[in-house]
Amino acid sequence: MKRYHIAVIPGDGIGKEVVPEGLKALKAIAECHGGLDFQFEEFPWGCEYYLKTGSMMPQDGLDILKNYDAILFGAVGSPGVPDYISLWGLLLPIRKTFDQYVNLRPIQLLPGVSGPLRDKGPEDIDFVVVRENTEGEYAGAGGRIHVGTSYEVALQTGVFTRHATERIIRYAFELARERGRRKRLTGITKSNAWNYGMVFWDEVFKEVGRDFPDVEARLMHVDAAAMMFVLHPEEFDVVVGSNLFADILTDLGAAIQGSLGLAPSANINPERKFPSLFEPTHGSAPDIAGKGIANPIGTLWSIKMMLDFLGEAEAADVLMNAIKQVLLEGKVRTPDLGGTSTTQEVGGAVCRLIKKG
Ligand code: GGG
Repeated sequence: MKRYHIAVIPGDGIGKEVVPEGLKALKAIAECHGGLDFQFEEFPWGCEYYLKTGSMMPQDGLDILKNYDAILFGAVGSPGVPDYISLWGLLLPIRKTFDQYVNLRPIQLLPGVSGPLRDKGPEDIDFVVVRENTEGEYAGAGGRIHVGTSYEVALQTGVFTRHATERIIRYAFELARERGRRKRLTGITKSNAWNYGMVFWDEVFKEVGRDFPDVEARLMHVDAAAMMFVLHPEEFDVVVGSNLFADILTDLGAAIQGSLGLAPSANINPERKFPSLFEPTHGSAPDIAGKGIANPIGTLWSIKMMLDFLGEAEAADVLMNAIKQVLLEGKVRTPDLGGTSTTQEVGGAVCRLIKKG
């Protein structure tokens, strides 16, 4: 029997509603598989914890997490706590301390889902965004002086090191080679305006590209990429971008795949020195939190990525097939996809298909 220890952080808002559906799916997989077991330990960290204790997680939170095989995360953010406090107090320390330098965000329009783009079907929208996840515009380098005066100054700098830039671009080239759909890598830049950091990014992209003559590589300004995601998504296969650019583009990507509620993401430490973290791309969605109507598929799909990363490809396929079947049948859907079903009903439908499969 193979046993995985999973740390579970539902976090805030709809994170608390979608994560239980993910746990139900993992339990269903374990039941059917027979040789696989998951042990969960849940941590009540997030904005409520902050309001009680003054920090988003305990001081030894990272020490506790480092011993798990993987982390399942819901969402962070609540109207009662400034977003920069909640994000910098919980999710970013995990990503950075555990060197989860690859944030993988697949953008795929699944059969049965009608996306907003007229004339674009599942064969046109199928690519992966590789987001640099440890530095860049999220480095936190900056400061404010003369606070509260009329001559106040705020400065924030993007940090692009050769080490981190090279490794993320290399990872993306390797993925483009492996995926083999088009063997095309698009590097997202803005080197016309960002004449130091992004010029450096472009140089590294070209240097690393020399090791991958079989991969078609091109650089595209982030503004042009935003337009191309909408007009010609079929042009993309693997996309690599800095922390902020890729974060922004993947919300657009989630929109063209039909709903932000469907979008998965994996924060990976490829060397497996630390646990990786799997979370839906969406945030805590205070506008619908507590209504029981959040789409759990982004979480379920993220768990599929977790299973793949743990080397459980068969279980990952069973889960993904169940997700696809539910979407294809179209009977059980949350309101973001035009349905009237609840979070639990969608999670239940996926579990029934796992058990059938
Ligand atoms: N489940 C992801 C989540 O809670 N995201 C909140 C957020 O604002 N994340 C910012 C980021 O990923 O950079």
